[in-house]
Amino acid sequence: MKEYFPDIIKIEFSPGKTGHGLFFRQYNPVEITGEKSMKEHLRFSMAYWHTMCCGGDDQFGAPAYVRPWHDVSSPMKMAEERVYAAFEFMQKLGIEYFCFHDRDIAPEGKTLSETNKNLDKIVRLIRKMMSETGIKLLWGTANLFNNVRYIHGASTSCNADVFAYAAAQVKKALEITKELGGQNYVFWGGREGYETLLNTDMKMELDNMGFFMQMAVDYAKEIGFDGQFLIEPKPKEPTKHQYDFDVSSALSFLKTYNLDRHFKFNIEANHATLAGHTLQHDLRIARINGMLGSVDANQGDLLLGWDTDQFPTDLYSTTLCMYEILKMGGFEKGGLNFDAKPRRPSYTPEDMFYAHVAGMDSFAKGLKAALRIIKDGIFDNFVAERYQSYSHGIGKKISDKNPDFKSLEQYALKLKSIENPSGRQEHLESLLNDYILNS
Ligand code: XUL
Ligand code: CO
Repeated sequence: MKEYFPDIIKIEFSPGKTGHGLFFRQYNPVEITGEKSMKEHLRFSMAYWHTMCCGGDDQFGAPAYVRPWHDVSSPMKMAEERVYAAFEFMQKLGIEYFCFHDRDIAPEGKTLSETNKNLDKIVRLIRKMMSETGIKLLWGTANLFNNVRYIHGASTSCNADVFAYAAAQVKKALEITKELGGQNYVFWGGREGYETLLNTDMKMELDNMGFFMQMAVDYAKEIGFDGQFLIEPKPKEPTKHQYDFDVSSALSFLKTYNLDRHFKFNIEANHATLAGHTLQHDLRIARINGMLGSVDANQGDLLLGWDTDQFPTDLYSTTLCMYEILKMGGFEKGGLNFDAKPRRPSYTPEDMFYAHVAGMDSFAKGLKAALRIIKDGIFDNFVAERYQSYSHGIGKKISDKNPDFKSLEQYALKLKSIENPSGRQEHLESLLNDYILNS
């Protein structure tokens, strides 16, 4: 078996060490923080598509990444070499989970049966590597957007043959996700959206998408797949309007089609910001609805209007993300999947390591800060105090849903003055700074 990163040894936590070099400055996998070790809290995952498949091309330029496992004779050989490179990479970083689309791990053949055979062969190899290394599958999914057959979408395509083909593809993806012990199965919309309403039967497309997901839920039950189904919202790209725009709209879709009890959310930072939200906003909506499942950990560039999928290094975002995750009691089946790629000029194999180390350290720091914020209760206490008017008097009656408009009018007519407390936003932001700096 070829070693793909011979110059890189296992990356270690090196407290106090500074300067360049591949080592963790914040992430100590075995350190107990709260009740769990850091690695149990964070459950880092490698995204196969960016890290193992992406060539670093963009709209204006050819592939630029140096990825030695890409330079082999045939697509199947490349798929095999990719598996070896992936497991060596994850082991050297101490990443214990990975995620893939069916087409990331094995190439399409001339027919669907040939494609499925390709998949079976690579799945056998992946399974062997998983049992040798202890690395686990966080989630699997189907790529229903790259092949030109999905030009009008998959389950929302105007073409019933495409709907059927997509169903066959998801059936197989569920089978292999189960076979590899996947803890979740993800639906990201791909091309499930529209370019213009002038040619679109929106009601039929949404009904079909609901039916498609119901069939997936039914089939999972039939084959005994007990992983968690996740929806990953994104507002636009590749289509102008994706149906799973953000957590709120995807939640309303799930409720309309009676699917909400079968699904949670996989929330991606860059998708939330494309929707005009912070990552914390979408995490909060999912959390208060008991539907926060997993996170695609990355960040966008707010000066660019597209999905840049950068590695997460913004400590405010990682801290507030970990705050929401800890507040829901931590991940159950989910994790932090680095759906991120190095910038095109960071084209060397070492950059794959530097980029992941940056993301892992940023989340370790965020975890430490969030744990202390929660332990000290600084925001909780402030919020409780801010709403204390609902704990007694008229507020208590409102909380108990007792009054009506007439009794509230009686109360309001007798009010002599109204005093409001301060929101203290700037003070709270400076406390957040302190926690990030001092954790
Ligand atoms: C696309 C995206 C996907 C999903 C899986 O923006 O995030 O890679 O995470 O299909
Ligand atoms: Co994603």
